[in-house]
Amino acid sequence: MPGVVEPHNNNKSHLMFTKIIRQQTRSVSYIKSTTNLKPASLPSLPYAYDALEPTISAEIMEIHHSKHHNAYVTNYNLLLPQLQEAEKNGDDLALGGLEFNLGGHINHDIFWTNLAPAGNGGGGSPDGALGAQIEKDFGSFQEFKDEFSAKSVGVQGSGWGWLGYDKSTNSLKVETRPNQVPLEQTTGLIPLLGVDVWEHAYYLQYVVFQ
Ligand code: MN3
Repeated sequence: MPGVVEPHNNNKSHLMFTKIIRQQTRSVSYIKSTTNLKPASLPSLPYAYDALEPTISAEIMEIHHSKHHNAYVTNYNLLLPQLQEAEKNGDDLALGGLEFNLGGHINHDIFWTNLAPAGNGGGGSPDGALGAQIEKDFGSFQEFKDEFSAKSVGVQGSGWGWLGYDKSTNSLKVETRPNQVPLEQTTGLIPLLGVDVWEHAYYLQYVVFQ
């Protein structure tokens, strides 16, 4: 664990220590280059803001989409040309803001399409290939729900719970990611279902006692 190594009090090992930290910081980024990144746009929802009531109120849906998701898109579009210019000039790239806002956009883009009104694509349990795969990998739909809920609730602070498809093993997995770290770009899992565990997704309607 390089993170717990104390640098010795001489220049050579101090330089090595600094180099290890720099390499680690760089390898954490899922954005390898800004060159081919394109500006983002806020997608329209495939249903009305009030379509998910009473489970999710129209007020939450409108704020979540038109304020929160819109802010990720706006900030990403502001940062992108600045960082592309910096990369072209060979400057050091501070990618934290770009990663965060691009991740927020990617995650919410998937999230809206995961939701549907009850009786109109939503509600019930999945059948077909997905239903069969869930039974194979989790035992039953209920056992999947239990594992998904337990792991998502266990996210410390803000983050996401995901059902992902692992191509290499042809199986489904439950995974969590902190903050706005996107699933596929950091684990290789194909995101099938994501639950936003940020307070802004539910706090107006569901008060949480902690
Ligand atoms: Mn959100």
